[in-house]
Amino acid sequence: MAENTPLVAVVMGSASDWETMKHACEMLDQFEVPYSKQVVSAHRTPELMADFAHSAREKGIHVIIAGAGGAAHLPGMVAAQTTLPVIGVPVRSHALSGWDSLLSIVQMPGGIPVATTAVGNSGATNAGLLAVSILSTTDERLAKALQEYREGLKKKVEESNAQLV
Ligand code: RP5
Repeated sequence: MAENTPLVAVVMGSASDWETMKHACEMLDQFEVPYSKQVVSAHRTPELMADFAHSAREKGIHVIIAGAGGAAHLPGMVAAQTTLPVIGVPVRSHALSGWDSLLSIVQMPGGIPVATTAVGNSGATNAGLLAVSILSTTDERLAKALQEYREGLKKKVEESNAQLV
């Protein structure tokens, strides 16, 4: 398979989710993981969602990151139609601040898992990192890069301590 074949697919229920989901993509960019990104709505384009989920594995995708807000069915419905790992990102909603998104995604019935992150930007960042972490089980470069990333976080804490004067 070509080196730049996407390994991760990032999907979101609406273009309005991009402000959140771009944080997942930024992580994938940082770790130089090839990915695709696309709006796929569980409610507005259910057939597209089914096609996407059914064909993801044969296209070479290893991990799916799905973000949605409100009645956030996308991650669960994608997970129902693929055996690839699905990471769900609850996007903060206007009406209920993302509680609706979180509960819609996290409360999957036994048998169809969705690895659910925190609501909002940090959840999207962690979704990107978790995808890298999954890929790192068979990719030494990514395992090393994740270790370096953690070292960087540690260094930032140490530096912040030095500023407490
Ligand atoms: C969901 O509805 C999307 O994931 C989005 O978070 C929310 C609102 O969508 P728009 O009305 O902004 O397109 O399906």
